[in-house]
Amino acid sequence: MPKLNPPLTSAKCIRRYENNPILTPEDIPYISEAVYNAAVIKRNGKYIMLFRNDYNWDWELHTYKPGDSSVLGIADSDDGIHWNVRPKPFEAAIKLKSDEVTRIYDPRITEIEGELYICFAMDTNHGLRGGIGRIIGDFEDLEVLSLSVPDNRNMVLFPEKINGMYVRLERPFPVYGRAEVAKRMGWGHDRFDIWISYSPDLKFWGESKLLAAVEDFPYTNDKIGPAAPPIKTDKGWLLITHGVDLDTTRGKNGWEPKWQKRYCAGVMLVDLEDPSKVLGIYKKPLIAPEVGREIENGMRENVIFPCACIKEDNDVLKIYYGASDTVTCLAETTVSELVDLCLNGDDE
Ligand code: BMA
Repeated sequence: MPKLNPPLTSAKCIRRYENNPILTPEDIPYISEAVYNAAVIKRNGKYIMLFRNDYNWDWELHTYKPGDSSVLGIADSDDGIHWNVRPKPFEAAIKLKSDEVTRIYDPRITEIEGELYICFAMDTNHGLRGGIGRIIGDFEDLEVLSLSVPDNRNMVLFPEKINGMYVRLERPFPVYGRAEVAKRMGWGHDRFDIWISYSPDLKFWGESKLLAAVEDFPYTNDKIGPAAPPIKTDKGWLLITHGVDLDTTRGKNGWEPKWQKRYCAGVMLVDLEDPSKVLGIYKKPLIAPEVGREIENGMRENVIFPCACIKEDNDVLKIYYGASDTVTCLAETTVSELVDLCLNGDDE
């Protein structure tokens, strides 16, 4: 498998689980061709995963066939590594679909004051929307609290209110405004950045500010986005991100006839009291696609797309990521090593 240029490698503190992937389509008791971009939450010592399950792919046209092609699946685990997939997908999310709403995907889950909230992306015939909902019972229902105007997705919620307000990170798609600047400056295509917004009630969102831009992450030239819900540390909020570099000379990549992007995970730290204040950004990828299903035998290839991380009691951080939009993988590191990367970089 040829490596992409420029070569990008993962930070030394990243330890991939030796038996990756931890979830594949073969584990799913209903129709499945790809399981990825999963939310994970730990409650009362048990782990719950909500994962994107795709099917109905047209291998000749390299797009989804008309009709339904995606649901969110639910799985349970005692150790965060081995999963039992529930017999049925998350039905409340299926009920949100209609002639207008075609897909609910890429979930993130945050626990706030004992309630579980899910952020999700919603494809509609009139644009991509970011949604927030409250999970009722044991995934028995979903109360939708807010839906953004298009185009916006990759929302994540902070696990507590800050100065009395709920806080979310998000990634709008300023196709006109930002692309024009990119063209003028001779940059890459999209230039989509991470924004932060506040809400008194999870319904009404405002006070939006730019948090970090593509140019703050030197290994990206296209777009960045929030990945997993923030982790609180004594030095600040640790944010896992994703970042894309695009090279228009790249050709076939995975099952896609032409796939010019590479997705890496990144990491940054923001202030505890004022999360719109950036304290540090690690200037190199945290996880770059390097091995196994990350770089081969995927729907796409060279994609690391985290949507969850769990801080264990011993400072260990489990990072869950979609590999090449096909399977779900796990890597571990420690929170203190990541804080150090954000504040001091590494010495190479
Ligand atoms: C993004 C989203 C993700 C996907 C990623 C890589 O734009 O569509 O769902 O994992 O691209 O293909």
